[in-house]
Amino acid sequence: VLRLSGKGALSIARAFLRLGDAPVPRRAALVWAVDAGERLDRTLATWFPAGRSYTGEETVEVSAHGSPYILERLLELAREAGARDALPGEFSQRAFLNGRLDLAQAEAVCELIASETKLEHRAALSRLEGGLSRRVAGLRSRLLEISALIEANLDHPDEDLPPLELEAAAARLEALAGEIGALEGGQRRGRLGGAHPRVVVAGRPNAGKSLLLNALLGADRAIVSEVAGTTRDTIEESADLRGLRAVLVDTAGLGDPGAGGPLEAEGQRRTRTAIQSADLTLIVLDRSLPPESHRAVMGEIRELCGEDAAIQPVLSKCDLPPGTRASDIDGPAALETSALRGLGIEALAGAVRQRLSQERSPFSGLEVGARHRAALAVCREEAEFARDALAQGDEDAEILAGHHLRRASDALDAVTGRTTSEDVLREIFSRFCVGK
Ligand SMILES: Nc1nc2c(ncn2[C@@H]2O[C@H](COP(=O)(O)OP(=O)(O)OP(=O)(O)O)[C@@H](O)[C@H]2O)c(=O)[nH]1
Ligand SMILES: [Mg+2]
Repeated sequence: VLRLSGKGALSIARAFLRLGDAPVPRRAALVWAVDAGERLDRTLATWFPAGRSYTGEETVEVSAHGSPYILERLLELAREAGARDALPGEFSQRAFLNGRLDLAQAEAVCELIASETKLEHRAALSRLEGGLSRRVAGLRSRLLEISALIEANLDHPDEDLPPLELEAAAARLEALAGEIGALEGGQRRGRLGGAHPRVVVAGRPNAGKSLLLNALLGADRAIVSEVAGTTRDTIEESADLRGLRAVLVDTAGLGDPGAGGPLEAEGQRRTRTAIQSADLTLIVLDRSLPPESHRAVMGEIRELCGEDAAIQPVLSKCDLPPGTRASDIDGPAALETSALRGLGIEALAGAVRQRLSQERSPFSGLEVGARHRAALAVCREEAEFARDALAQGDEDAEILAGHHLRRASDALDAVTGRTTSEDVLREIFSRFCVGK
């Protein structure tokens, strides 16, 4: 299918299609395509007037036979008549800009095309039909009601809201946060939305990676032993890091390539690949060893990650006498743990969670689904902050709550594209294929 969209689409199409004087809107017609006066192909062509097409603009769609020669000629004839090639996702982007779809729906087009299972297909279809957008609109208006209540009180500071009303507002926020959380969970079922952040545990052999992974999981998942080179393959497990779903990946230790033969070399290759696709890499360093022993592996992992934002040094085995102090390690502050004794594990989980939620802000370009999920997570957290502020009932509680509620509603607006920047839009639509 060749699709022309924009002002003049019909007159461009007439340059190579025998459309007749009065094509019927939105009715397919069997017409000849002609190339320099000669018949090129028998096609089905449909004219959509402005306002009654996918993009909202005047559109002509031509179904031709699938010969590469015919299709190439049709494209060339359209270009000669004044058309240009569409950018990836440009039709959907125009539909969005012309108000035919909101952003969540436009993205659903992408997901629908990518869906492989019945569940993914259903989730994308419901989003395309505006299911998510409607729920977001509902949440947004309830947030605004609560904000209005609080802000009305701010405008008339002499009439403090009675504590009962603050409590009622806090209770409404509590319920709202729960619903947002449920919606957030539901978004995980989309094909691309299923992508959880990946946390890779890496370091030298025997650094204590596997025991740390087990401690973070709270389960005996990976084999632990005093033999260096125990872990060969990468091991993935889904973990709940204080409410944030993440995939933890245990890896083979890095260093001395070749010492353990081809199996170990392959293990290390897999480790490097895992690090390169990680959202965060925990560099496990045995604290009982001297600082020099950490340099090479730190350097290598840094290089693989490309930036400090994506690494977290962890000094393991802090139950043993120290050979290295946290201040010996450059970059993000190292955290100390003893997986054996269960020390520092909660703090590490909290730090990981925080790092991941910072980096996955709804305003940076993310894949479809994850973008919605991250925006909803921010919205929920802001609603929770607001609720806590109100529940504590401090002097500035209303100001603080009002501030968090504004941020919560901004996060919702990012889902439907009400307040989405040009850059994010470009990023989102560039993931579509040409012609969609
Ligand atoms: N004292 C102490 N020993 C630990 C700690 N963590 C791990 N170990 C020990 O260190 C050895 C290696 O632990 P692993 O978790 O298998 O280390 P690894 O980094 O996965 O090792 P490879 O898979 O061989 O690269 C084991 O004997 C563990 O019992 C810790 O916190 N304290
Ligand atoms: Mg291991």
